[in-house]
Amino acid sequence: MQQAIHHFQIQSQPVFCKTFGHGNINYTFQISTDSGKQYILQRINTHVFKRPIELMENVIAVTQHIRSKVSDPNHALNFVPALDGNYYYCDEHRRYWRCYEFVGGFCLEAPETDADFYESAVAFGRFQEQLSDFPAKSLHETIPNFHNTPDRYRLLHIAMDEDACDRLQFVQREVDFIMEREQEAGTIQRLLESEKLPLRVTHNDTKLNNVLLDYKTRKALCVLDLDTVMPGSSLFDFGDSIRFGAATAPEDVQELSRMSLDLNRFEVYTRGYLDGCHALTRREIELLPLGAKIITLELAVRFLTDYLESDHYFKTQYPDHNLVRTRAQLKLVRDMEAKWYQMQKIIEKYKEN
Ligand code: GN1
Ligand code: MG
Repeated sequence: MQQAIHHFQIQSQPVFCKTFGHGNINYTFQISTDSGKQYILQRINTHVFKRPIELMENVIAVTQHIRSKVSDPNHALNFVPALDGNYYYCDEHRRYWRCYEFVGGFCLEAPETDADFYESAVAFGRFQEQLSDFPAKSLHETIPNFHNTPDRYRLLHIAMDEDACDRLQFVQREVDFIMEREQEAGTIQRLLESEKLPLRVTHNDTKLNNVLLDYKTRKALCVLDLDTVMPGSSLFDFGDSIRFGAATAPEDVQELSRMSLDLNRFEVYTRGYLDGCHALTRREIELLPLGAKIITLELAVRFLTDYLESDHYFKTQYPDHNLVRTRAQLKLVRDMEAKWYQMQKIIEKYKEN
């Protein structure tokens, strides 16, 4: 990694490096230099992102589009070109690196206050709005079928049939719960296909920890982790934020009694997202709770698939980590179902604004 940073056009000498954030996919480092300027250096996980050059084309196009719309330069990422002028560097092991200026700030793993969560909601809402005139067709699909829920079910069925590491025997209850909801889980994909929901340019990984907050003001600076920006549904962007930030426990909590949906946080996020984005149709707004439920179920399907396939996709810290994550997501789905009526009521309140 120390080698990689020297292949980018930075003006000062790197003096210190530490890991940054808690991503499950890429490897991220914060670099300090002798001029005081800081950078983020990232190694792209090419097991997950098989076409890193196309991915960087997307990321650069999207950040330039956002840059053209913001008055404060710190409100858009600023990627640093490599010595050869490309926005990536490929090392001798064919590992791909990228680098952007780090203007300071921090990411949260859970909101500490309602205001933090509101800020992240406005940031993702604005992101949606800023990209509403971006030519969606010009984007590469960095992970085909990323939030195609029926396809995620299909892959789970295959993993169950293969049962590569004999783990199916441990997960019958989880499988039953997931399969009982298979029909409903495909709703958003079907509505997209029949054009009853608009296809938008979406972030697709709207966890709170993908928002950079200002140290002093705690206002959102910008949205990070643009690898999965692709055509998609606003319902999933909204929903993934709820899944992660309006949950009362981390996504891999072991003690399931700690996991539930915080309705107050659900409301705070709804308010912020709709304050940041005025482009949603009435149907999209009405279906926001469904976005939260389906994305949570979909991630449970993905964690369980990875568990059955011996954990080759998500980084894991211990052998059953993906199973623990699955169970935590399913507990959250169950709690959303219990609170369905209240979720609808909250949406009603903001629908007309
Ligand atoms: C991954 O790397 P990270 O933590 O930003 C994953 C998301 C999941 C998330 C679950 C490309 O995101 O889809 O929702 O983990 N990203 C990819 O924490 O698969
Ligand atoms: Mg991330």
